Amino acid sequence: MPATLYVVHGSHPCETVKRALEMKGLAYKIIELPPAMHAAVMRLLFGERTVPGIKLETGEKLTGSRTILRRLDQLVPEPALLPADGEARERVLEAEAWGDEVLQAATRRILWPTLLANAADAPSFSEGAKMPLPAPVLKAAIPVVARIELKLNATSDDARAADLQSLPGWLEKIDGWLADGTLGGEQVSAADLQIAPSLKLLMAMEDLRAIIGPRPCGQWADGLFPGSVGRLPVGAIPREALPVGA
Ligand SMILES: N[C@@H](CCC(=O)N[C@@H](CS)C(=O)NCC(=O)O)C(=O)O
Repeated sequence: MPATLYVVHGSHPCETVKRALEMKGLAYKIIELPPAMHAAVMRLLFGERTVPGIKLETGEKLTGSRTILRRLDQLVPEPALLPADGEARERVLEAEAWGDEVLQAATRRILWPTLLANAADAPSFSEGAKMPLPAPVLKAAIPVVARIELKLNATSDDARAADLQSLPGWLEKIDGWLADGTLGGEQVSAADLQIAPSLKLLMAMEDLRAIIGPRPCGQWADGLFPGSVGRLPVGAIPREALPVGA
């Protein structure tokens, strides 16, 4: 029995785990859960409400992208997702934790209010889904789903504005890690897999692609994860919410 990965289509930590499974050469099947409803299903199946979740061949059930990547490294050591050298390993673990706790969560807080305000463009985020909903159903569902997600992610227009003011500093940090080799090394690491998908999802908003895309981190993320899910045109984020000078 191959592993079974539970995802929401387009979810950035799910992309992290998918790529790790592919790098390890592990066969897996995907169960796509509908956004917002997924939290209840995950709670029932895994006792935790977030995707990604995985049922491994061993019978283990795990959630949390970092937890899953640690276990994959134990099960299939090569290619290793963490450097062997102690100091380099610590730096990668620190960047990975920051990517999970800060950037990944902020990406959700920025995206959901933007999707709610731009519901007409939101169906682009379900393109490529395994079970696409018919357009009229999708149109009716998006505002409902987005409102639930605002609650799940404790976000709002104000929370988005605060995150967007932090964005330039975060991009500096990521570019710094790329410059010193913590990210973007010869061997793709757990930190690379954690941070690049968040940048990709942020860049699905064209207002943010204009800020992130030309930077080293934007080009790196596009190179590592060339596909994309969704597109919200320029103007989807009000100008006054964008970082000063953007
Ligand atoms: N940081 C964790 C959690 C991931 C997470 O929050 N996933 C979102 C989708 S991108 C989710 O399932 N949210 C549902 C909820 O918060 O109830 C990880 O990397 O696995």
